[in-house]
Amino acid sequence: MPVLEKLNTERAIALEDKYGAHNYHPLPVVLSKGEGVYVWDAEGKQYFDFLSAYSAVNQGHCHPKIINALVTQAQTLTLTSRAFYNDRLGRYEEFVTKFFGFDKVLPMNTGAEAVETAIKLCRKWAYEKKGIAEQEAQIIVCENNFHGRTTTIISFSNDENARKNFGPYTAGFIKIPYDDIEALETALEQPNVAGFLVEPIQGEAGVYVPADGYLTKAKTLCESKNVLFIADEVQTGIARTGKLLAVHHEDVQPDILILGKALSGGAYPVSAVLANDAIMNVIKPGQHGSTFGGNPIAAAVAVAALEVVQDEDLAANAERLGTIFRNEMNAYIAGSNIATLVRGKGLLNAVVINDTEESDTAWNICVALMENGLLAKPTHGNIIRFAPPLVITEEQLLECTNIIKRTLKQFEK
Ligand code: IF1
Repeated sequence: MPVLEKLNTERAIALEDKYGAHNYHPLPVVLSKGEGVYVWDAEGKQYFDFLSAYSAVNQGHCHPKIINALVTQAQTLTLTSRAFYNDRLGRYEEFVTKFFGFDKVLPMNTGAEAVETAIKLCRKWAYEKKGIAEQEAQIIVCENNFHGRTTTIISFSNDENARKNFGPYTAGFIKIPYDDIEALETALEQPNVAGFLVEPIQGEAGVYVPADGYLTKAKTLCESKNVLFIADEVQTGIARTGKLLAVHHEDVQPDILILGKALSGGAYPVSAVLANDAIMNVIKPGQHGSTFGGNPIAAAVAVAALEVVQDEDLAANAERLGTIFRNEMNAYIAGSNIATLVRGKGLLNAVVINDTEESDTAWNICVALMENGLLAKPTHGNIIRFAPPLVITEEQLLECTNIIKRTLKQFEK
């Protein structure tokens, strides 16, 4: 069968079921086109995308400026490896380090690779700069974290589904409750602590926004103990929460910043680790890297993706429309038996459904939303994440809150 032959929904699902690993349980919709806030399925039905590929498509599907950068570079030079220089990487490195205010960037491809890179960088800094005994470095992480799916990362996950039967696990991590400053203070008293790895908002856990001041106090405590504050902004970064970075809601500058997803606007796998020279310079030639890390396409696409964020002031749009979203949902929740609360920042929000984690109510609501022309997916059990592309207009957002309210009404008890 010619690869590009148009498939209908049933056929496409059957092929994936037969020939693909069953590592996902997608909503029963087969997408074939995306543009801005819209996606279309194999039969041509239009939907609002309220997941944005888990905040990778902040700039909207197939943004012309980003696609143009992708296509132009793809027709010129795709990959050199880092055995040689290329004429795109240096320009990108200057652009992205100035964009976020760091001395250097280590370019990678996926978010998990960037998290792994940050862990290696933190450990190496601890041994060579802080003087922790080799093999003894400890990194503090939070309960209910999500930082990716590599063996080391799931070693410090407490999600049994993500870690069961993938052992033996990587050592060197201390788990503490999220949004608990006292627990962090106690953990920092332990010997050999090198870093604190934290999501400024816990996305997968259900869009948990920490108390005001948590990030500031955490950074201050880390500084007092010469421990690196490592912010995983793979999901919360790139304007998603109403600021360029979620840590900017508290004016915190991390020691190590981890980016991914919307760093490319969803057009290409691009991730990055940023730090200042005192940390980044512990990495010497041959000590870390990847075949595709910093390739010319990634470099060209990331510059375009960040320019779109700046030129279209996506953070301000996310801030303003996120407030409208939460106001609309709170008004509905006031009289609802099925929705109990809405939480989030900017256009990273979640609605908690009045049912158990084990129930399929949230899933059924998402299927009904799909039938009503809006795509969203539950995070854990009874929590539905709502995260549209940041290019959404107020008119489109209000159309979507009406779809959500109309759909929730179908489930009122
Ligand atoms: C899947 C979740 C979200 C992330 C943070 C690192 C990574 C992610 C804060 C790793 C990735 C993705 C993974 C994707 C679905 C999605 C996800 F549901 F898995 F947990 F967003 F919440 N740090 N999150 O959110 O980045 O290696 O994937 O590029 O695994 O299905 P990655």
